[in-house]
Amino acid sequence: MSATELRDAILKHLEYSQGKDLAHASLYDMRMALTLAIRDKVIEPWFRATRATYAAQSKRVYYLSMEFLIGRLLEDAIMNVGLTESAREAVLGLGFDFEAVLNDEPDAALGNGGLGRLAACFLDSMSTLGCPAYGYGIRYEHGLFRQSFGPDGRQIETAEDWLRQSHGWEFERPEAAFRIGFGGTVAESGRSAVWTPESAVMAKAYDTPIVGWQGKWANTLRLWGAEPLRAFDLNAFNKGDFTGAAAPEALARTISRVLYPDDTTAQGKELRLKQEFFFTAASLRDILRRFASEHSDLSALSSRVAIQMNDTHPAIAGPELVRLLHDERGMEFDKAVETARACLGYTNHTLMPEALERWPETLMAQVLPRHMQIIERIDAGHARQYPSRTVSIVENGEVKMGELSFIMANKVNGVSALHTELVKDTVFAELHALHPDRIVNETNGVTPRRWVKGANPGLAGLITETIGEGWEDHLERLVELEPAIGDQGFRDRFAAIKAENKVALANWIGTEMGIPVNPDAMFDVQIKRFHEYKRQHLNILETIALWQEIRANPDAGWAPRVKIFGGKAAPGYVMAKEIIHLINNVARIINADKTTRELLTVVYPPNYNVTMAERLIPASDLSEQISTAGKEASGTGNMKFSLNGALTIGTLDGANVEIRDLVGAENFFLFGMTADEVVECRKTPDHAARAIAQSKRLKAAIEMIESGAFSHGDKAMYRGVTQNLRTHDYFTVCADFDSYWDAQRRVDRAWFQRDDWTRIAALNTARTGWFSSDRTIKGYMADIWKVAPMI
Ligand code: AZC
Repeated sequence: MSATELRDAILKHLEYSQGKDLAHASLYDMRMALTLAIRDKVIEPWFRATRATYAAQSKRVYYLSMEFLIGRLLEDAIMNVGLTESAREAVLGLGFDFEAVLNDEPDAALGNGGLGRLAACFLDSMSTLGCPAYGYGIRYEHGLFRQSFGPDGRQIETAEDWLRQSHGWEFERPEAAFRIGFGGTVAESGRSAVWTPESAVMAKAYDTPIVGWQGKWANTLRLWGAEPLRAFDLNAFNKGDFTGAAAPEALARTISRVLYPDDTTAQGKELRLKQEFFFTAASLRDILRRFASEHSDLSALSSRVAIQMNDTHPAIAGPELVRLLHDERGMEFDKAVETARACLGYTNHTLMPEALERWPETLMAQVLPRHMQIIERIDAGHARQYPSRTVSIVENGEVKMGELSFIMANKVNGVSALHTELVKDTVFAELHALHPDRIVNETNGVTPRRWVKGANPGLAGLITETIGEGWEDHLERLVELEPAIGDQGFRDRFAAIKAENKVALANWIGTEMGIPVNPDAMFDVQIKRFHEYKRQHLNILETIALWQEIRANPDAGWAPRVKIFGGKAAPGYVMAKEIIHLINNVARIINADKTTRELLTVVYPPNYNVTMAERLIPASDLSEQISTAGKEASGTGNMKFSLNGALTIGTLDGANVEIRDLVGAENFFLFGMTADEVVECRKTPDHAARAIAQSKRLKAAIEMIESGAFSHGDKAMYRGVTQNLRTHDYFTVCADFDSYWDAQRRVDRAWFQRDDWTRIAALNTARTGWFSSDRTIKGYMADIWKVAPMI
């Protein structure tokens, strides 16, 4: 499509979809018109893909996820259909700034962090590979909260409203609606049971087409919105009870109102359980409806249907599918269990015990009475089959969703090599012994379209110039860059692109935050959710120690650094919020110190999201991946940094291990204890006190916080953080501090060998093509879903 043709399409949508002429069009109108014009281009591959799948009666993948952290869609879609240049020219020709139009799109934050972003990368890869697939989730009215910082540096949360303006990508599907019940009673009738729910809501589908690279294939992201069965109580209204009249509607809509902002603590909230059942049940009904339109023999279900449970959030899929097959379609119970299991896969994303969902049996029995019975029957069946077992699904009055997912899945996967081994050895050790073939590894990946081509056009251009086209969907080809890295000319180009990205980021930080940063300094970046195991506090302690040493010894050859933080803390996570508060106040004090200004700046832009990551990662020199070993299941940010030519400072945790193997140990700043050593270390009750006693820098940094230096003299302000470090320190910040400090000084030295730094940065890009989510999805297709690509 030429720029002129696209221009005409935009004008048509301005007029007929937005009801505006060009002279009166706002930025929003222009963005919507462009979105609709691009969406039109996606329809053809979308229909083609759907028809091809129906014609071939292919097996389809259903990816069930409570979260899809998709971010903005417009730029990505334009790129995938190959219209970036035409779009830029057309929009400019109509008198609008192209970047401003792209930036007008709200960032759809329908997820918390890693797990949700992974689901979004998987959608892109499934479409790119021609894997017939549907993503199923919830159309949250409010995604993850918006973060700001108060004048005192504390995190403030406000509701996010991405749906305030109409969402140009989606198609409402009123005909695809299912009634989802809750509560009520169960009556036994013969061999099965009849569940009569006490209340119900409607799940209505909203479809977003997801187009793959070069527009060859498009799949559907189907998100469910909750609606009342009966919109409005006219009788109550007529009696003057206006609030009461709207009550049924308000109640029903609550289910798809907000995303739970807690990514690692399962809170056992009734509404959350209802959300999980709501979208899982609607999705399963949709899946069975589609199956029934093509086939009649339900025992063949697993030859046509692969359902992936992204974490335990959709774990109720097991019992619900059994219920649909047994109670509603008359399949014998054990066969229903077998059939369901043959369809289901389960991905584990964390070993953190507090994140493994458990529901009180009483709550489960009250919200989903029939499912509780089915769960008990599944549990009893498993116990009969494996009489030696000591674990069970229902235990101490709780239903354990991890065990339920494991038992109801034919494959269970971890998300990095190390994590998968730990899954086998720890959380599911006994179940693994009983089912030794069930656990497989599928190391995470990221989509190179968004995270290299879109986010870093300079680097993408250099790659294409060097190795030719076609690397975007064959990222393993990045190894072909390696011979070029020996050329000075290539390295200079590589360094110049990084420098350009850094200038752009420095300008943005200047405009957004009013903090001047030196683009020639090293950009040292830690962006991710705030959690003690991710150890942002280790980073800020090192920052304080570094500041003190620079002051004491200004000419000791410090590499100038800009320390950049980004990320949100769950609103109820007190310790994480205290760490955020501390970082902001350390930044305030350090940035005000004129004597160290050239060497150290700390910036923490609020409201980290996908869009901000796209800005930060291409401009980063150093990637902070410093979790307590054994705690970060994989990480995916770490992959994005390496691909964009940042060097990593990190522990042997998650996918860091695989990154280091690929880029070479000599090109990775390793520090800290291994997962086994951490476990050993914890056996010494005073490991933290000992580490503090041994490290004068750590001691001084903690004491400085305790002196009130960052809290206007208030000595008690950060007691929560410092006392925890001194007495408990479960995440071994203190024990790893000196090793981290030393690694940072190795980073300083490496920074001064700038050409060699660039060489290593380029090697990072060349050697990490394996982390494309295309590779990951091929793994799922072959090992778990048994689905063949259609293109
Ligand atoms: C994250 C893991 O913490 C991260 O290591 C991993 O890369 C990512 O999933 C994708 O697999 N987990 C979550 O986001 N949330 C939960 C509940 O684990």
